[in-house]
Amino acid sequence: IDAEGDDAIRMRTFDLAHISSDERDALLRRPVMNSGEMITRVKPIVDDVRTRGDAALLELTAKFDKAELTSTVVFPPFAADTMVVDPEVGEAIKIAYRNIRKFHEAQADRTTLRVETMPGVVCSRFARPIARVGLYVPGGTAILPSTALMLGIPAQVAGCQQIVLATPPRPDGSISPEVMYVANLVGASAVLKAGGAQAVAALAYGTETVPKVDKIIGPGNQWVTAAKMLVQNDTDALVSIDMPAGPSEVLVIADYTANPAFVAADLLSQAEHGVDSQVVLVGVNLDAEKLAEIENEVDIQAHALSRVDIVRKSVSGSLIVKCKFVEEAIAFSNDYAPEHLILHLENASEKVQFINNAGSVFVGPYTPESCGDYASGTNHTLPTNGYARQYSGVNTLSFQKHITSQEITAAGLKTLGPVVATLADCEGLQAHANAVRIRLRS
Ligand code: HSO
Ligand code: ZN
Repeated sequence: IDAEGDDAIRMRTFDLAHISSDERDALLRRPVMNSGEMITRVKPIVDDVRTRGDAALLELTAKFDKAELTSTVVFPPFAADTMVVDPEVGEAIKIAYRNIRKFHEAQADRTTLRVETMPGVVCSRFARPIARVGLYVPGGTAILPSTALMLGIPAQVAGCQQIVLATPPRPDGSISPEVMYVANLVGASAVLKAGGAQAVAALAYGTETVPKVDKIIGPGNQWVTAAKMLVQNDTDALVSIDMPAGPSEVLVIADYTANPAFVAADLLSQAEHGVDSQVVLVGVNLDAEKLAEIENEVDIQAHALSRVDIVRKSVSGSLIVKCKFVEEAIAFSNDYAPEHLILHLENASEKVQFINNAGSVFVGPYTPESCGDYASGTNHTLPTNGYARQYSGVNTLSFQKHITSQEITAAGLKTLGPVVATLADCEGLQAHANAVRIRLRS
């Protein structure tokens, strides 16, 4: 219940024309994550799983997920009764699978790049799958078969030999049948019934039953993220990660052409993920009436949602930023670097060329983020927290790595060799120079 005595669900409003650059900077900031402190907190959990393996994993799963298990890993063929889904859901998953697969298949690097840098000097580059990957599918307040699709499909398309899907079990010890259905579709080689830092540790080091992986990919809460960051820095684990993850985000840019109900629905679709979801509306020269319509729609639509309590919290932490010109709005968005960017703008598709930092862009009135979240083809595991400045979302290349190769002919070495010998002499590395000169002399 707010100051006016009602329980309206409202965002806070700022005007770029009336705030200082420090205040603008403050709007761009996400809630502090304090990853250093989180890493200290997950370390005992990670160490426990590393040293005591399955016994620790079972105890931690009982403690955190309230599930008493006797074994944590399921291997295929998965029991049919663990994968029973509503036929309509099964059909929807299959269509989503097809679209996501189509888009991720097109991303796979199956070519060999070959460049003759000098006559007789040929440099090449080719891709290989990362052999063993761990996919983290979060549990929490929603089941996420869509995340299993988003991680499993590129792994499958890339040709990873081992795909271990980890997800926290429900208190009865089972995994949601929809997630199991997808695990089966993407050809998972094991399903690990564990979540949190303990699951990440099991994937990084392996246990008696959990296969060790080479890379851990997928979103998660701050425990999962901290554990991923920790194991990535342990040379004993020899494991890499996709990217650090933070709470989900959307930034919507809207001008006079925007449909207030669509804008509100888009904001709320992200706001319902969690109380810490970041939702930003940047209004371009919106008149007071249009803005009020959007705010009213947010309030009305929010109250009709089953997750109204989550939305109430995330929306009250969210922003409306007013500005005069579309260029200002895009500059703000580029500085914010949102996970999702939705353009409710006149000639929206012409504006995409000016977007420099965003995880994924949704263009025009009929492109809700939900389509990308589930089924259009793009991936929904995207950089948050401003990491869209330097990271791409999960894609097929996240599951491939590149090897370079070269082959030099005798004639090629005649031209290149003296250059290399000179540079080796300059660095005082005589054996390097010798490896060239011994051949030139022969
Ligand atoms: N919007 C989320 C992905 C998701 N949405 C899963 C629905 N299910 C990523 O930020
Ligand atoms: Zn979503």
